Amino acid sequence: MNSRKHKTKAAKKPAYSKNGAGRATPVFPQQRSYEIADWRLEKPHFKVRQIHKHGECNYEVSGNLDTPVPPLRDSKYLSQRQCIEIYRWMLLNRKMEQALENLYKQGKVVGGVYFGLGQEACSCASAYALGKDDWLAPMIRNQGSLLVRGFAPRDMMMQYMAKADSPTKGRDGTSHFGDIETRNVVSPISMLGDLIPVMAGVALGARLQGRNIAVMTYIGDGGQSTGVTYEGINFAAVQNLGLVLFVESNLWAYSTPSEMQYRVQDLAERAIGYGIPSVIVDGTDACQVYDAAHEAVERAYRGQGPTLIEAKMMRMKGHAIHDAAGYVPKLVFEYWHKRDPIARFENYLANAKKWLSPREREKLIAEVDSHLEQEREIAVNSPMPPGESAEGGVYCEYGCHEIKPKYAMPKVRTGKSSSARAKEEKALHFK
Ligand SMILES: Cc1ncc(C[n+]2csc(CCOP(=O)(O)OP(=O)(O)O)c2C)c(N)n1
Ligand SMILES: [Mg+2]
Repeated sequence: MNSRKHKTKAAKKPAYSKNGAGRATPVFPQQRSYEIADWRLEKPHFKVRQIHKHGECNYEVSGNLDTPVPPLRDSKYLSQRQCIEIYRWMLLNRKMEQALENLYKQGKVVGGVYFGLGQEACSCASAYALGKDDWLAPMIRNQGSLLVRGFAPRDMMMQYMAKADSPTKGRDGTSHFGDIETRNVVSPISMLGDLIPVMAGVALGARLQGRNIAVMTYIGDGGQSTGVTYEGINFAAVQNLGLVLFVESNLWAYSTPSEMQYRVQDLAERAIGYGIPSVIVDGTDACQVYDAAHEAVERAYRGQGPTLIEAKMMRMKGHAIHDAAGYVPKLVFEYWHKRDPIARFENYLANAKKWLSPREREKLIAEVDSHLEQEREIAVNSPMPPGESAEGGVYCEYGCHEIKPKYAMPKVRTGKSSSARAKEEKALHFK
């Protein structure tokens, strides 16, 4: 994770260094510099630029897109069994989205469909690092995280088809559902960034109940520009709350390339401003994603506060099914296609580690296919909700939800001296 270096060298005459924005700044004896941990085994060397021609706005890519695909980085923590389990989740994630695309094309989906194509390693390996008592708040591209957390493919399928048996009983056509009873999943919030303070609040609630837990959520390279992102991370930072924030750096925010979204070199640099650690990982490498998430979760348990993980990858489809992503230069898709997270993981398991024989792989794929087919059948055959049910479940009626503490009775601080309170807090933060 990133480390601070305090520069103490005395500058005889004003020397100058370039900061991120390319401006010259004087080097003073007390000047500090910061380092960002970067676990990737390659760094792409290309840039996207906006061009205007004949009254049209397009994007052009320049740089080297022919570099060889690097190997995966061995995990410090994952066993063979766990790697294969994550690979299975990633396959299920991809194949479920293919099934959703087909359902959409058959006219069975009521709204749009959002995909996490190319981001399966980020969704699945991150959620895999959470413990049972931790909390997850996915965004639209994290259907893989929902699978890992215990939702079935039929839940996602029925939700998109607005069926009566869907998690929201047909009241929402996309992914706005969660489960605060058993799976500890907070529903996505469409206003980008708003999940961050909500999850900081969940961690604070757990702490008041005597528990340091990890709360994981995601924000895109576009969404991280919002003010509420700053407010949420800053609050988690000053309160030492166990927020594990994945910045899904997938190069596009709708049709805006990341070059036009921010001026820092890497979004992990934002962590310096919050005073929290960060790390850059290759978001198409499940081992790197898992290791970073695992370490961040462990920090959360120790009460050491939030971690920002920037996962670099590519959104391999448009924003949603209605968007053909014609604005993305083809070479960029080709570059990332060679870095497909599932193909790379497969190659790692089968060839680099020899952990998965061709026969075992075939068997695993056949199991995923038949499981999905059964789930699809159930989802398609689920009825549509009766019209008259529309007015139910909109507002809470008094007493319809019992809100009770999840872990223990919250500790109420009354009548204690400030030193006793400080001792109590220290014990909670750093146990
Ligand atoms: C506060 C806010 N502003 C704008 C939008 C509309 N919007 C929805 S998704 C999106 C693009 C998000 O891009 P990014 O955060 O990079 O996520 P990605 O789609 O790449 O995963 C926008 C602008 C929104 N939902 N919330
Ligand atoms: Mg994006």
